[in-house]
Formats: sequence, structure tokens, C-alpha cells
Amino acid sequence: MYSAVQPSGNLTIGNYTGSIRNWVAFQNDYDCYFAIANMHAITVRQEPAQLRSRTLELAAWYLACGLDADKCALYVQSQVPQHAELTWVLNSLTYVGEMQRMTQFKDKCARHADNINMGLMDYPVLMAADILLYLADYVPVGVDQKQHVEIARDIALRFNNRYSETFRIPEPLILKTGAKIMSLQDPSKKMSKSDENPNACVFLADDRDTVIRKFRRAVTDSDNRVVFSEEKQGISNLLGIYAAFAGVGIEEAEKTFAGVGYGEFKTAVGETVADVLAPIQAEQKRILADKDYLNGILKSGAERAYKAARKTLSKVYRKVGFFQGD
Ligand code: AQP
Repeated sequence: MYSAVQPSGNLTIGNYTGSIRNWVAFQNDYDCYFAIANMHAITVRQEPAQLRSRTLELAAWYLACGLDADKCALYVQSQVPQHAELTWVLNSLTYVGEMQRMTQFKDKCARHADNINMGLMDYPVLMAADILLYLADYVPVGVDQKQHVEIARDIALRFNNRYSETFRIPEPLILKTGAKIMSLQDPSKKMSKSDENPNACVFLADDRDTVIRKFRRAVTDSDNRVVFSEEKQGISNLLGIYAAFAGVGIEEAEKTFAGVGYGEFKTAVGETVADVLAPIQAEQKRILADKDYLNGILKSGAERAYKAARKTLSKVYRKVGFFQGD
């Protein structure tokens, strides 16, 4: 199993429910590699000192959310050079047209019109390399990353057909609740850690009052019924968040709030989220203060990932005909 998050901003509750929370549930049953995707992060301009500090902060969140470094390899992507090396090989099997059609590429081009760089376009190929290096069967992600896992499957099949069976064909693992949390200010848009409006996102680091305030300000509608429906994007999003954090299904969430007014409902969602976040926040602070411990975990994670990645890359180099010495 492989997955990653970019250290491109403060983690949102979407990153948690769509991704990290699910990794924790799977770590006992799979051979897991979970990376901090700093090479992906620089496809958008990052301030170097901040990128470095966010890398450690993200590692501390991984552990605070419940990842166990004995059960999975936790590492920083740039410390395993095979990610870049395999990307180069896979680039030659990927067509420019298919990269230009990727939804995230088009979104990011619109959001960063002054910086439409090659890395942004090549992001899905680097992600394919990330996944294929570890021969992953499963990639737990939020809905927004499904298209990228699908292109990784296409690239893997293409390689296998051209050079013989090499890669496993990965599948995205997307859970029923929390797989696509929308912005609190514009529920037609995904909640993103790089959103310029801080009220649009609830960050894992937000304190209780901030969490509740953001939910109370969430955009809803002029109706006053707490029901899940396509026409009620704001309320449906809040119900989805509640379900993901309370560990219930959408129907049960609807029943809980039947006849309840919007104000009371929003406060209850905020309180439920804040209750889940409080112990994680305390744990993240504690872990982040212990830099030696964190460095040690990332060092051994990188060593473990390096070993697995080197094995796959050497096979790939042999298959494509790269000279590797005697
Ligand atoms: N709103 C979301 N709901 C559910 N899952 C989400 N994910 C992201 N946003 C939501 C999932 O989090 C994982 C890590 O994402 P990423 O950091 O690698 O990139 P991203 O998908 O581009 O996430 P952001 O928050 O939108 O980052 P920026 O703003 O930097 O682009 C993925 O599994 C993703 O599906």
C-alpha cells in the first residue's frame, strides 16, 4: 500500500478523512509506504524554510493520527532518489495530451497562471512512479486523486505490455464517508489546504473555538431542513463531515439532526470535529518537540523505502535496456 500528502500547507480535515485516517486503519493488514510528498509540493512555489519545517510538522501529524513507524515506512519523498529516476523512464511512456487533460493540472493552471511549469504537468507521472516503485496494490486517497491513480494504472499496463510483466496494477481505495470534503465557504469546491480563504478550511491545528466559529460561518441555504441532497451542497457537506467524524453513516446523521435548526446543527458539527482533533493536536505538539525522535523515524523509513525502490528500479532499468555494469 502506498500513499502520501504534500507538505504544501497546513493539513485540513479533508486530508485527514480522505487520506491519513484510512492509512491508520490499514497499517495492520498491509505492507505500507507512506511518504511526505515534498517533490510534488514544489510544483507550486514554496518558501524553502517553510517547506522544510512543514515536512517535519507533517511527519508529526502522521504519527499523532496513529501511524506506527514499526508497521509502515514513513519517509520523505526526496530522500529516495528512485522516485525521480523512475519518473524519467515513465515520462517516455506518457503522452503530453493525457497530462493536459488531467483535472488537477487544469485547476492548478487556473490557480497559478503565472507559474504553469513542467513539474505541474508531470505531477501524475511522478505520482505513478511513487506508487509503482513499491508494487502497491492499493492507494488510499480522497476522490480528487482517483484520476491520478487511474493514469498510474494505464502507465503500469503500458510498461508491462511493452517490456513484460513488471508492475502491479494499483487500485484507489476510497472510503464512503469523508472522501471529498468541500470548502465551507464554497461547497461546490473541494476543501484545499492552499485555499486563500482561511474560513474555507478547517485545519487539523485549529483550536476548538476556531473550529466551531468556522462551522458556524459555513455557507448553507435559505431552507431550514438538515437533509442530504444534491441541491443542498452546503448542508450535505456538513452532514458528510459529521458522519466522518462521528463514525456514523449519512442516514444516521440525518436522523440525529431531524428537526434541528441550522445554527444548532452547525455548532454540533463543530463540537464533534473539535472533540476528535483535541487529542491528536496534543500528541502532534508532543512529537514535534522531539526532533531527534522524528529524525530517527524518517531516517529508518527512508532506508526501508530506498531498499524496496532500488529493487524495482534496477528491474526497470534492466527491462528498458539501461547499462548497469557487470
Ligand atoms: N477536501 C478533501 N476531502 C477528502 N480528501 C482530500 N484530500 C485532499 N483534499 C481532500 C486527500 O488528501 C490527500 C493528500 O492530498 P495532497 O496534499 O497530496 O494533495 P491535494 O489532493 O492537492 O490536497 P490539497 O489539500 O488540495 O492540497 P493543495 O491545496 O496543496 O493542492 C489525497 O489523498 C487527497 O485525495
